[in-house]
Amino acid sequence: MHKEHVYLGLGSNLGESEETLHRAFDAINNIEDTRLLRKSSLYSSTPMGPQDQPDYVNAVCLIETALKPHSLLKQLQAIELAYGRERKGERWGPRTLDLDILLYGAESVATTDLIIPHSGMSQREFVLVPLFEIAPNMIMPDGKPIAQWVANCTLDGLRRLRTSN
Ligand code: PH2
Ligand code: MG
Ligand code: MG
Repeated sequence: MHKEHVYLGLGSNLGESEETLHRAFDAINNIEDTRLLRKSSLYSSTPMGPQDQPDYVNAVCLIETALKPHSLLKQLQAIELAYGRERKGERWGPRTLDLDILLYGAESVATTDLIIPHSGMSQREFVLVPLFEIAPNMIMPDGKPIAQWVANCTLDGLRRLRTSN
């Protein structure tokens, strides 16, 4: 069975966010034909977007999966719903659990419901820093090393949580 390496971003800023992310790692590992290979520490990060919302807890993980991008998306959305995710339509609004496909092997996807590589990941310190933690030698879709992307983002408001992992 052909399997791809896929990087996922996790975020939560409602409820017991740290607990939710730990449980989300388990739920991801339990997706059919999917295995969790590596996970980052948890990080606290100030909100991007509307500022009148709680700080986020963010992390990333690497999985190996036989699922195609849209099948994987469906499984991730089911996990989001199981953790009380409500889609209220507010852009960048608060959420109990957000699971994003960041990179799917070397594939690009551009459909109305799914864009890979995840747009905006090049500027988001709460994605880049945990990604750098688990894949320090990664070459990004633009051909540059991840270290260069990390060097170009602002690290304000990002803090590694010492209790994690
Ligand atoms: N996710 C958002 C909006 N803003 N801010 C932080 N710090 N972390 C997130 O994961 C995040 C956000 C929508 O997906
Ligand atoms: Mg997101
Ligand atoms: Mg999302």
